[in-house]
Amino acid sequence: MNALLIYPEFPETFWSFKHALKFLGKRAAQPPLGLMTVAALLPGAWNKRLVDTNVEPLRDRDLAWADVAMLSGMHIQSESLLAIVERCRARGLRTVVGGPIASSVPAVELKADHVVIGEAESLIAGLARELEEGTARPLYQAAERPEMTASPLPDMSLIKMKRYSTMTVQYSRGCPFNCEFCDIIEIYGRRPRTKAVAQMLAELEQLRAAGWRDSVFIVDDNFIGNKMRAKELLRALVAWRAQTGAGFEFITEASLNLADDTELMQLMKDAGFKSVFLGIETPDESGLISSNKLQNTRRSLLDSVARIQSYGIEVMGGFILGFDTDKDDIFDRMVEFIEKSGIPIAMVGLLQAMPGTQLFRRLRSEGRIVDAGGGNNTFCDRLNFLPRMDAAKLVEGYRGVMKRIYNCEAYYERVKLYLNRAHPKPAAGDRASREPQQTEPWMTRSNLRALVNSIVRQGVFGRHQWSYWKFLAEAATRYRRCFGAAMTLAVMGYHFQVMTQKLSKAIDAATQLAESGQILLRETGRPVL
Ligand code: B12
Ligand code: SF4
Repeated sequence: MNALLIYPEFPETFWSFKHALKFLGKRAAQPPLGLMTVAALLPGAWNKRLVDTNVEPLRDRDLAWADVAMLSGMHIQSESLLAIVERCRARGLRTVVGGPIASSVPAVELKADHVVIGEAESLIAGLARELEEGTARPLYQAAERPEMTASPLPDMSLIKMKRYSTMTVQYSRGCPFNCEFCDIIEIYGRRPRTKAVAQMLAELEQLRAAGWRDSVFIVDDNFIGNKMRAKELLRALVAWRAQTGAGFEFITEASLNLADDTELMQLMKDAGFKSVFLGIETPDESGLISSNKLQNTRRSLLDSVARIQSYGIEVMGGFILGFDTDKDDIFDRMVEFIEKSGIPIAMVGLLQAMPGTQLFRRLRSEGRIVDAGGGNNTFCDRLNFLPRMDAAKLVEGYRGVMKRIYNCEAYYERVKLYLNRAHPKPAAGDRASREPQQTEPWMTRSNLRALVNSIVRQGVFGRHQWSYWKFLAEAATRYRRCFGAAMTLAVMGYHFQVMTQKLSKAIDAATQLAESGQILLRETGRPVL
């Protein structure tokens, strides 16, 4: 059998990092780990090719070669995925669709010959056999969630590594918390399942052997969902890095209670963790309580963030506007919180009721669901539910927050606040203070290229040249010890500024459509689901 694994294209969003990746000469942030895992699970005798349409075109000759097309994706990739399925069908090529999209979009709407809901590890052997025999069923759903020890070494040979800025590995799936809006716990469950430490080291060795030296994203839903297992891995990582000299920098996702465990933060620092994404959601405690985000309550969120940053770890934050509890002052409170947090990359989105979540079920029972949404809440010009606050006011308030936090000056101020906390100036007289603080050499060829591109695009042709040069001068002097981190964030800021302008235009267009009655933006429409 010839299996063609296809990853559909992402639309341009805050999370695509498209405008920053250009500086690095990369085409996408991360490779499709789901498909690389599926490839490794398929029979060894099968021939496999992988086309990630985010980094290369899908050619007719690939389709002609294939006996079966196997697609993966998130809800947000629906448009591209459906177009590819259609293209395959037109040629009579059999299609199988899996990945998170299969949990959010009804199987019949995916128009594929076969849909696989859930994780592939336990059911792929049966699917492969039935595909070979021509007896495959329209729908497969794993009876139970597999143990991660059943997950194979992802097939790296199928991707064009150099086209990505970050490689990915996965240690655990699932999260023990129970946030109302979350679809992670619906898809991957509440019991964190981890791989064995040896499996992880083998994956990292595979990357190292392939010549990878940059950042590695540990794509867990919550890396500290099982703290004991996280520490076990971290200790092994510290030893492995010391032994191999691997210069990997790690990024991951975790819950905010990371700030309560100094041993965990120290181990993450020692193991080379440079950045962690935290779901902070809202500075309003009643919003946290109503959405069952209880791990973020009864604490100072700002102190928790600062504590993590003090271990040299950048905090990226997820924020949500549109909770039932949000009052008119939420927009100012959100901006003030983000300013004080020193979180440069703040992913602020409108609440979205993802199909399959507790939130979706509640709002449907209250007659407030409008449609299934588009699977993207951070580049969002409309709502898929009827909010308590006037919908137009909410969308407008969201636009205002984005414009204020990604205003050039405000952004650089946050970067500096973060740098001061994560890379504090050593005390005067401290001998180490006269040594360069950079641990890894930053001036690599690709970083130099990014720096030159940044100077040209932001400093010469950018709209905020003065702010940029001022920041660059400070990065080269006051923040010389962490110049790399400062300039990486300057480049990321460019992406967020471009996207905020695009978001603002999209909201204008959506508002016009709403005013002409073509889409629902105010609380005047009728729920459709
Ligand atoms: C890394 C990651 C990203 C990366 C992109 C990685 C990439 N190249 O795809 C980044 C950070 C860019 C990202 C962004 C976003 N992401 Co994301 N992301 C993840 C994360 C954390 C890990 C993905 C991964 O590699 N998993 C590891 C692999 C092994 O798991 P898997 O893909 O599920 O594959 C298994 C099964 O699904 C199945 N399978 C998968 N494909 C196929 C195909 C076939 C044929 C078969 C048979 C089986 C099968 O078998 C695999 C092995 O069991 C997941 C959470 C998660 N646990 O997966 C969220 C997740 C996929 N992201 C999600 C979302 C919502 C987003 C955003 C839309 C966020 C936003 N609000 O804007 C953006 C969109 C991207 C964009 N450009 O705009 C949601 C998707 C929900 C949904 N139902 O679609 C998830 C599930 C997180 C969540 N909150 O629920 N994301
Ligand atoms: S902490 Fe994050 S992953 Fe866990 S349930 Fe809440 S939103 Fe979902």
